[in-house]
Amino acid sequence: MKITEKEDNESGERYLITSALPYANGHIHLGHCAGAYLPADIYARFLRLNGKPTLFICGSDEHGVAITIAAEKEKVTPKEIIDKYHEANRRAFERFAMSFDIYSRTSHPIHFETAREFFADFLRKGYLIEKEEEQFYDPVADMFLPDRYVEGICPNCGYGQARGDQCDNCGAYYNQLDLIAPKSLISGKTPTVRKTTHWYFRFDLFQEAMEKYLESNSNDWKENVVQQTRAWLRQGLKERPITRDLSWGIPIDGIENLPSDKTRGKVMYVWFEAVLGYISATKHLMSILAEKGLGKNFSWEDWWKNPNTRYYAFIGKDNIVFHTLLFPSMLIAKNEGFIIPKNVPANEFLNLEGQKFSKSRNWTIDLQDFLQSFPEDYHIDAIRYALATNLPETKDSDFTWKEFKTRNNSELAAILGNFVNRTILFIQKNFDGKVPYLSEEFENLPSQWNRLISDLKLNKEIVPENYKPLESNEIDLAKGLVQSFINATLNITAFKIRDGVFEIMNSVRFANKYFNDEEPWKTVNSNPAICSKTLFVCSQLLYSFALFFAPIIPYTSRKLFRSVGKEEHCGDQNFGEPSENFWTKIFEFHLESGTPVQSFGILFPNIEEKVIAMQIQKLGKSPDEIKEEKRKNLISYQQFSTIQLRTAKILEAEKVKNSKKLVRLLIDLGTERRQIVAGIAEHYTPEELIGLTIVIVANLEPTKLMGIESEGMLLAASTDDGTKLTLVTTLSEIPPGSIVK
Ligand code: B3M
Ligand code: ZN
Repeated sequence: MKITEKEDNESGERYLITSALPYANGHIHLGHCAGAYLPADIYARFLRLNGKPTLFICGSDEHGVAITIAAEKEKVTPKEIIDKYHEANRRAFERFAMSFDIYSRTSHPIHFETAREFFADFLRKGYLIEKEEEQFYDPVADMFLPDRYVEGICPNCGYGQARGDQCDNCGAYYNQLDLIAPKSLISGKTPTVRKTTHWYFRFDLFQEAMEKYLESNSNDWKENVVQQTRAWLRQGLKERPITRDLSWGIPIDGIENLPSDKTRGKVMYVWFEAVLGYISATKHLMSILAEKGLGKNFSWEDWWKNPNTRYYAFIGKDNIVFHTLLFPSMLIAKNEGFIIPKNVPANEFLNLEGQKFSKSRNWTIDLQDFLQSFPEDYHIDAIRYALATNLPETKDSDFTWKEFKTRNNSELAAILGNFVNRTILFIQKNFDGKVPYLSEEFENLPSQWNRLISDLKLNKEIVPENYKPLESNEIDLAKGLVQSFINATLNITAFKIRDGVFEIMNSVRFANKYFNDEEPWKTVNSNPAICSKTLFVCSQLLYSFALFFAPIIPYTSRKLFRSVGKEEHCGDQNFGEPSENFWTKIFEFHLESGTPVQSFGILFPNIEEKVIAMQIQKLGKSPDEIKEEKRKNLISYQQFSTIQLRTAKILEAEKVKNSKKLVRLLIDLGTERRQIVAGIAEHYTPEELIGLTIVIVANLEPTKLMGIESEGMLLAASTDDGTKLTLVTTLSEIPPGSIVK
């Protein structure tokens, strides 16, 4: 992306972003998110904020053995599986603010039509050849065993649980008969071998085209993507069977020019059609838009057959060659001017507390699980941020709950939340909740600031005197902001999203430094004109940060826009419409003096240790085990009823000598008076306490605190770290001694 708007001339370019279509056979977990979804979403939002026409396409992959095996496990039909998980994943993605323009599915009729058309076309052109081949067969289950239905030893690396089509360990992709010591996943027996007819894609014909494609892009592509693709090309592309003996998938029955006696019970290989899902999802989107009269009357071909389209396919590392070799070969084979991926930013894997995500071992965090414990918008932003700062871009990375807490508490809250909070509070307290008016000497500060920002972006030499009335603090601030802005923009453009996010947070550090250096809490009395200027500058940054953070934490960004009453620009889905370029103007001043500034409460409440500890405890345990543990900690009604809670009125209160925390209280319990000692002196003065009706445990054994007898314990709510405490009191008047139950 460009740094300044002027460079940004109209070239008609547009952007197509796809994320790997997840199998609708289970819930999406945080590892998936960090792999192919969050980075793509950040990128898509970033493009839209840069004014680029952008489509972001995703959907469920609903065919193949991944689905049928899941159905067998859950003892339901494949259709029930896909309906359940498609909907669950669609919703979870929506909640996680993935700005897909569409979340389609490969069971959609448009997709069937598209895939069958490609198949028929390839058959006509001689890119598909019919072959009789031997295939593993399970005589007990009376079925062929495609792909994941057999397991064995990888012929390439010796991994013991290699699948029939691909090894999860080394990524090799081989003919299933090469599998060593194969076993049927259905019966557990060694399969027999039987003859069957399949259609093979002439992948070999694209060797040269793919070599050229790789070499012309290898400078921009990630190392891992180039390596894997090159390794495949070195081995030579081979004909690949693209049909399977399976009852679930896109049938090839009835496709023109196929011998009908051989097609029964055969479907397309899932990878052959799934990659076409990106195209059919785009068609699906356009049909919806046309129906609703939305969008700009684009056709799907405006995206897929347009030389001005830049296509980026975001995926995880196990999907690389399908996107860098198979899909491009198919698009070229179709010979209709299809564009092919300009980049395939594949991420490595995210681990969880040092181990691989694993559903079967319950070592996972599904988006659904996360939402159950962390349901608020700010939680979602916090996890988006924590993942974004830890994306497995160049190597596997590790998600830990502890880091999640640190990112929330020490960065989102302590840096961003702090700046927003102190600015808004200061404005509310001292400037009637409005962007301050500038005194005469600072009248042309906004125009000077904007000039400075633009000069910094052009890398001009800065002579501070030329920017009066800006002082050195403002100049330092502007330099910091522009540096963060340039670095963030360059990094994100180059798919180094993690570094980009770091730069974005860095910009707030400069803002906090400015606030500290200006010391407005002093100038508010000593030099009100300066104080107004300081807060004028800080309030402008509320808007800037709303924009700058929008790709990462869109929920918070929305709050910030609302806090200054501005239209929200978070790079949300807009069906490919071009828009104004907001990104290059982020650090210009946009707010008029007098604009009301509202608070939306604490942006990122502290995440406490015990909350995280609970999450860690859940790992590796089944839902039943977790339930059982909770049950163990329950107390009976009988046990509860032995505790006597009563209201009490505080008659006297005084601090205990030589103690910071203790207060001695004399309380009225209706039938008697008692003395209790409580550790609340840091939170209440004695005067505040007298007259309050509180709740105490009335049947607690007396004890001595610093030598003073205490006959009971009062109830108070406090945060884990004890920084906040509030007494439990009654809502309305009630006689002392009343029972609380
Ligand atoms: N469903 C594989 C996966 O979820 C596959 C991706 C398809 S992308 C067209 O890992
Ligand atoms: Zn292997």
